[in-house]
Amino acid sequence: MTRLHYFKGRGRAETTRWMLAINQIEFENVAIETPQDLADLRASGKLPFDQMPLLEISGLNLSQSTAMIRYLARLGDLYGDSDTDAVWCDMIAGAVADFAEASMQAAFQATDNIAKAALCTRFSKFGPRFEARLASNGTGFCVGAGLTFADVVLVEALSSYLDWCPDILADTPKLDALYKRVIAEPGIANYLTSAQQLPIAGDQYVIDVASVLQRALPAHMPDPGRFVRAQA
Ligand SMILES: N[C@@H](CCC(=O)N[C@@H](CS)C(=O)NCC(=O)O)C(=O)O
Repeated sequence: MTRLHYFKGRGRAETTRWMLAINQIEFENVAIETPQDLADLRASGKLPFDQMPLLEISGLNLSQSTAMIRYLARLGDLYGDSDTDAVWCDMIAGAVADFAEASMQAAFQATDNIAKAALCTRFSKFGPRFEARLASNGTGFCVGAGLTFADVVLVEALSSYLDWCPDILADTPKLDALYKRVIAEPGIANYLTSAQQLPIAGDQYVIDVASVLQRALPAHMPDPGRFVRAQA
């Protein structure tokens, strides 16, 4: 069985979940909910860099979400048809990772307005560039004539932006069309309506992360050092 170990939330594991979904690979979310869960996982020797997520698939223990995404892209023939396609996939996926950082941080911000402002700023930098790439490629996809993992990770990031800012694609019609196309892919549509997709991150997710990693909460939260003290 394919197993994905991570906090009980989307975070840095969500792109891998979308890539498993597009490949229609069944998987189990293994929630790491306590410092002991993480200590046990580290003691198992399956985390080469002591970090989550961990993807157990086909006898492999995969670390680093970028490596997982590319492994699943090769598995599903989602890396384009040439070296040029592949390098475009990598460039777009790299830009998407930079773009997605703002949505990853949103729940950790002091207020929803601060989070939304950060997302708008980030979108105003990257949104038009992704739209321009779709226009120049001219197929409705980011790379080549068909779906690649660049489309999947881009749409996963856009879906996080849309959770916070539902109108964000109003002025980028090609991105909007790509978004609609990818979420209608059978594996993705199935995942998005399944109980496997964990809820959008809120305060409880922020608390869970700090608790598992025994690190400080954001300064605006009550008793931000509560889990750091627990470590002493
Ligand atoms: N580049 C890595 C980042 C992994 C990462 O920072 N994981 C965090 C949780 S989101 C972690 O395990 N932190 C504990 C540590 O670094 O010791 C990836 O995308 O997989």
